Amino acid sequence: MGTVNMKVLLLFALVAAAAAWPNFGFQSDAGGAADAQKQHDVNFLLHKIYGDIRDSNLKGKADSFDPEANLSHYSDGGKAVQKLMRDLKDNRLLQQRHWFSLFNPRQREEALMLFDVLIHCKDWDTFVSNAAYFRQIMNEGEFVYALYVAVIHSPLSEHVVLPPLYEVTPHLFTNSEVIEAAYRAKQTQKPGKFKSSFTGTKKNPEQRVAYFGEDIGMNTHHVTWHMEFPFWWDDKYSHHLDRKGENFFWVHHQLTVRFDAERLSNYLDPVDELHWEKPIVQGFAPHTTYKYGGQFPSRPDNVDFEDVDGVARIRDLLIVESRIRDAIAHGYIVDRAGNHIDIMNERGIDVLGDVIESSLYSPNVQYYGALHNTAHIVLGRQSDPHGKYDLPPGVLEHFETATRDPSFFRLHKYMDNIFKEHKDSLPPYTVEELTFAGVSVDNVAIEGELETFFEDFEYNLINAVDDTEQIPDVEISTYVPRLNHKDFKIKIDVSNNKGQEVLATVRIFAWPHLDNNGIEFTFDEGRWNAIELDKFWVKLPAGTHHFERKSSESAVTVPDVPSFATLFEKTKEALAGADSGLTDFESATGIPNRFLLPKGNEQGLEFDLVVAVTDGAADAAVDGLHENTEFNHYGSHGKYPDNRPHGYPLDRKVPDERVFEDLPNFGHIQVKVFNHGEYIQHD
Ligand SMILES: *[C@@H]1O[C@H](CO)[C@@H](O)[C@H](O)[C@H]1NC(C)=O
Ligand SMILES: [Cu+2]
Repeated sequence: MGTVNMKVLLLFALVAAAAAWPNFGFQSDAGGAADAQKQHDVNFLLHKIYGDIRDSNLKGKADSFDPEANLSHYSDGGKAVQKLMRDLKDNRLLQQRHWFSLFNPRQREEALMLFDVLIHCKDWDTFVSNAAYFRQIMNEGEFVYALYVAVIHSPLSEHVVLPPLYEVTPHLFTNSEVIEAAYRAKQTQKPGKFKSSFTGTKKNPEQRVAYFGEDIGMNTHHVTWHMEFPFWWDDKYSHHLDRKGENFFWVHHQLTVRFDAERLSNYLDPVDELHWEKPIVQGFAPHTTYKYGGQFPSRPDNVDFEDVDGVARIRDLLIVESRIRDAIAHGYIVDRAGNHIDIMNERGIDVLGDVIESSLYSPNVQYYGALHNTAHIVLGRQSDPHGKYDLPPGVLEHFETATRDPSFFRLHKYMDNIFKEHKDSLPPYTVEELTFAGVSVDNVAIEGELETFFEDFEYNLINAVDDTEQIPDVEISTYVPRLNHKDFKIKIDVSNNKGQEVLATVRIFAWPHLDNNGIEFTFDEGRWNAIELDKFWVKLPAGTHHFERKSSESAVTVPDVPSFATLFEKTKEALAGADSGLTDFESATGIPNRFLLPKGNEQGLEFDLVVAVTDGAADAAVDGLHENTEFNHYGSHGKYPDNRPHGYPLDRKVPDERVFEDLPNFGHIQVKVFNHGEYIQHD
């Protein structure tokens, strides 16, 4: 009996390990040279997507490959490829030169059919041949989406760096005026560098924070996060995405609190939550145009919500919201079979995230609906709710463009407050739970001034314009202002009086000291508004320690995505045997490092900066975290690294702030973030 149980347990352990990152059945990685070739292939697959493939080898594959010729190259026996080929032969696929939106059910289905093919390719040659083949046939937007998600999730492309989407599909990120200038430059064969400015004018106070929602790096972070954790993800593709619902909450919670900190920096009130029965206060004129399909629709100020034909009625959204609030009040979710799922614990937020988004992980989409996704479409369509004018989808129906519309932040404030209702319903943390016995934070200090500035950033627009191989390329680019900060270090003194080495988790947050009326935030308000600055693990031998953490090392951020030009150059060098130097850029899921600090202002915006050092051995969900340099803030290879909830230990209420102020393993200082109007102009 005992042995049988052991075997069952062992089997479970094996299955669980495999589920996180399935490698069996795939060709083993041949290392550097193979990675360089993969990078080369992906570069060319995503370059000039509206024209011919410019690599002869890839073009050859695209022209001659027969996806159904040998089905043993697919881990699903060719099921996915046969399904897609059938729709292709029956002429059911969306044409090329048409807009694509992930929120359009049929278009999503088509993109996912291609993703399904790619994720089931057992070797790179099959993967790349299919990608090249379908690039020539399928809608460009569907192709780009499917390839991005497949490269992110397939073990075959683990080390491939995806090019920045703002250079692959510049139309979604660039103002129409600049795109028009780019077309003229191409036509007249005159190189050009064009200045982009943010939408709107100074008459619109929202313009003061447009640098946040319209930042192309912020847009890249948001869209990449949604590709890492797609709402349509089904574990049958390959593996389970750990803590997906909670990640959904946290990534948007951070955008929400960050945006409010930007507003405070610019003397604006915090965002009000969206209310289905009140007008949408802020209008929006996107000033962006689809490559094919016309302009993104605008919306005037103070529009009342209308039902959107074929999508949802406003009262249905209210019903779904009240069911979710009921679940929070009851402390459980009712699944499809009528069973209760307890959410009064630290895993409750994960279930709630799945429910609110909703993703396929939602235990009961029939009952709780899809509040977030439906709201995006309903809000995106308010310019043409009945489809009378045949307008294309709004910016809110694309993760690339959604944050440009100020109502995105209203919508997310509304959902964030629902999550808050749940977090506030959980039992408060006690001193005993938060103490790391024997370990204390003795001092926290900042080296260097916390100072932000604006600078011009240039990116290439060559993929925006039409071209053929007969007409030579000319250099066309745009430069946009973007926020950055000076380097700084956080210096921490810690004592370990345990008499032996311990693993510690260091969590660093900051929240604005005063609200928009100059009233000090209470601890409870502050902790909810905390911006996560860093989280890392260190080994602390017995004794006292001084360590310094550079702003550039922050584990919640990623460096700028390398440009197409850099990728081409590095790939060439790597193919010739050099190190690609691209390892640091494998993930674009974090916020850009230059966005680590909110803007601040001339007088210095005051923040409470806190450092919590907790028991790393209890927190760590995987080994070797103290040596990790890979971006894994939302988990990597399907596994989330931290046993604690996102935002721990500030994610729940405490009886009062003395709990923290008396904790030896908690440090708290006041800092100021300055912006002296410095602007590093483009030469
Ligand atoms: C199909 O692919 C498998 C695996 O690569 C190979 O062993 C087999 O020979 C191929 N069959 C044909 C008919 O090419
Ligand atoms: Cu989002």
